[in-house]
Amino acid sequence: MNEKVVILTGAGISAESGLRTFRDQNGLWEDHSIEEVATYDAFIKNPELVHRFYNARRAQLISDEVSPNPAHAAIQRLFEALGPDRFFLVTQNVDDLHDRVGTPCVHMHGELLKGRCEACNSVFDLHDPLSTESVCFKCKEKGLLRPHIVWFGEIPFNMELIYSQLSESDLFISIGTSGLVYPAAQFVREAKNVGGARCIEFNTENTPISIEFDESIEGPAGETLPGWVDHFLKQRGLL
Ligand code: BV8
Repeated sequence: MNEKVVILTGAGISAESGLRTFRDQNGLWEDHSIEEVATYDAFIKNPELVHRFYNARRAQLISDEVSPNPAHAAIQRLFEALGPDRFFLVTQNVDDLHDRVGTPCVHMHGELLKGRCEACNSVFDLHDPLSTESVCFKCKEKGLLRPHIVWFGEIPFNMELIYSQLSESDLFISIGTSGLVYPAAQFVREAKNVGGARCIEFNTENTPISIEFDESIEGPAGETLPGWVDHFLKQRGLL
């Protein structure tokens, strides 16, 4: 069986690692809706608020209170068994928890631990807080550094690659996403209609896109995914 597995993850897979999901905060940050804060307009109008939002999340991510959970480890086992030609992971998450366990993944919404200069477009690793005083290491411009993150209204990264992988998928697995944010919410339809894939959803609750899946496995991914991966690999003599 040379099936190609394509996986999409969302904030829910990082919930058991201690990172709050967007819906947990009922989409709020300092009484602003996330959609208000995570936009380029918000950054232009109130850069300090937006820097505060990302600096706080970055500080939590690099603290020792956050580490990958069994769901991240299970996906890594799947990658190790299938290899890079039969495995593709795209994440909506801007945390580095898949990266920490060694799983190659496409961060379609960017990365919290990277910054970008609006003047020279340089992308750089970032662990410290950004502010309107920050200076670009490359072009030395001040106050033009932003999180290397895709905001609402901006085009996600690697869309061509993602759609080509979906078109070749035999199995599409969606883990911990509410299916409320586009274009990620449409990937299941692309996998099914173009790739002809079987589609499985892992979530703690029903979502607006659950209906599009062949199977929904309810429960925390850290508890449901490891057993499912074992079964999947055993069935194929890969475990
Ligand atoms: C685009 C980075 C065009 C920021 C993010 C009107 C006006 C303007 C735009 C739009 C509009 N209507 C629609 C749009 C498009 C818009 C959009 O979708 N808006 C929504 C609000 C309707 N999208 C965009 O603007 C995108 N760009 O459309 O460009 C385009 C597109 C393609 C090609 C050409 C042009 C850009 C969207 C990216 C925004 N940036 N992130 C940041 O992180 O700060 S999105 C952000 O929210 C997250 O990255 C994440 O992707 C998303 C939240 O979604 P989830 O990951 O699903 O998280 P959520 O909390 O919602 O759900 C968690 C789920 O996990 C829940 O279901 C829960 O039950 C479950 N769960 C919890 N615990 C567990 C669990 N599951 C399993 N185990 C557990 N333990």
